Parts: sequence; structure tokens; C-alpha cells
Amino acid sequence: MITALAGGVGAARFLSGLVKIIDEKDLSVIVNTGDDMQLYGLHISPDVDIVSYTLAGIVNEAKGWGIKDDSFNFLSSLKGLGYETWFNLGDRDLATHMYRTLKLKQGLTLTQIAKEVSTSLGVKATILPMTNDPFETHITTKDGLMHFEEYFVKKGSADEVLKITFAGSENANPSEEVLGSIKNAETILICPSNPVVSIGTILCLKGVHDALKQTCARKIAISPIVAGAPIKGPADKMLRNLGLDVSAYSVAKLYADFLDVFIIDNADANQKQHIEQLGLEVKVTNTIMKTPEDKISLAKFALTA
Ligand code: FO1
Repeated sequence: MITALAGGVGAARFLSGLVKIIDEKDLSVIVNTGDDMQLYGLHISPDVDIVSYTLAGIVNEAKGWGIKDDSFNFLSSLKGLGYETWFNLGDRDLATHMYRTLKLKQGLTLTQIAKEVSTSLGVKATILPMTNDPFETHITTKDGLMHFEEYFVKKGSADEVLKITFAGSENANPSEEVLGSIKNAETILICPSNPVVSIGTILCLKGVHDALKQTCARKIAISPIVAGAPIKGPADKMLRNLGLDVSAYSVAKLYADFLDVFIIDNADANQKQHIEQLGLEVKVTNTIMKTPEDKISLAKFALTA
């Protein structure tokens, strides 16, 4: 069994290559829910939907999120009624959020709902929200405290990150399914997602770090930082907020106490020895996923690392 820890777009792109070379039923994906947000009275789960839509083959490939060829009539009408519409919810995407919100009201958990939605989309992998408990990543900038999505989407992650807080983290527990998928895995893949607010949120849940240290699975991470910059998203600003420089080494350090293998891009080959000093095996390859073939070869490389 393979268990992957995932955030949003970068992870989903990697996973879409992985499922082409394994039996998708053998894959469990633990997904970050720190981006979850209440919007218009709906419970939005951006990363869970990105992973589900991508594995279902319906994601908008160019953007990496939302449903391909979706319309935005709901949003434009809502704008006409005077609402802010900076977070682009498509009309088909809206059904997912409406379904999730209604089912939550009926007492189902985020895990049960993710299973129902992904199964209805034909996804064979097991999609596991990292927790069923309330958990939101908040960012503080000079303009004050805001939800991660407001920082990332509305403000375009323009400002320096002064503080990162995980609202709910003191009470949020990983689901039993999440802990089980870590304990029972033969291989655990840490996808190339934001190490602070996508993977970091999963790691901060009570018991996850210990489970990762104790599992006899082989644990392999792919660096989301290449040549001193993230492929996508604000990981650089997050690392700087933690006082870390923006490098593959910094990410390796965040994962070193439970990790076996760290995969870095050819552009960072010069960091290999330095990262090995953290007690990690380091493998070097092309980690930039431009084509479907890139995703498949990176997945193959990771599985045999
Ligand atoms: N990202 C954007 O940059 N702009 C958007 O308008 C946007 C809408 C959106 C709607 C549904 C969804 O599941 C994801 C969406 N995302 C959007 C992506 C999201 O902000 C980030 O990619 C993840 O939260 C980061 O992992």
C-alpha cells in the first residue's frame, strides 16, 4: 500500500503520474485541510477537491484547480448582488461544496464526504482529509490576520508573511484512517507541496509525526523548492517567515527526523552532500513536471528511490 501526503496543485500533478504506474486502489492520499474555508455559508475544501478532480481527470489542467470548462454564472450573479467574488467557484464545482455542506449538516464527517464525492467521480484511490476537525491556516501580514486563501488568492501572496497560525490545531486530531494509512503503508510519498502550509499542517496534527517515525514504511519526499524557488505558490514567503532560507536543504531539514529519502532537482545537485549530512539518502533527478511523461518518470523515480 502506498500513502501520499498532499497539498494542492503540485501534489495532484505528481499523483496523476503516480496512478498511471500503480494500481490506484493501492493508494491513499492524506490531504491538507488547512485551506478549508467557510464561504457564502459553504464549506470549501480546496486541496481535497483539487486532488479528487485531478485523479478523476476532470480538473482544469491549466489552472490546476476547479472543473474543466466550468461556467461561473452563480458567481457573476452573486457579484451583481454585491458580494465579493475573489475566490472563483465554478457552477459545477459549487455542487461539490453544496453537497459537502449539506452532508456536514446531516452529521457526516469530512472523510465520509470525501469518499462519497471521489467515488461518485470514479476515483479509486482513497482520499483522506487529514482531520475531520475544524482546522484553518491563517496568515498575518501588515494588513492583519486573514485566511490563507485570502492571502494567496485575494492578495496574490504579495505581502511579507509576519505570522502563520493553524486555527484549531490544538484540538484537531488526525482521523483514524490517516493514522492507519501511515502505519500500514509500505511506501510513504511526501508530494512536492508547500512544506509549511500544506505538508506542515499534516505534520502538526497530534500523533502524525510519531506515526511517521514509527512506521516501517519507506518514506520518500520530493523537494517542492528548486533552485531557491517554489514551482508554484508562496512557499518561499512561508519558509522566510520561519527564518529558513528558500532551499531544498531547508525543506529536507523540516522532514529529516522521519524521512528516509529526499529527491532534489538536477538544479540543486550541488546540495546533495549537504543534505546527506542530515542523515538522509539524497537522489537527484528532473523534478519539473511539464508533461504527463515528466509526471510518470518522476513517480517511477520516487517509487524506486
Ligand atoms: N486558486 C486561485 O489562485 N484562484 C482562485 O480563484 C481559486 C479558486 C479555487 C476554487 C476551488 C478550489 O478547489 C481551489 C481554488 N483555487 C484557486 C486553488 C487554491 O486557492 C489553491 O491552489 C490551494 O488552496 C493551495 O493548495
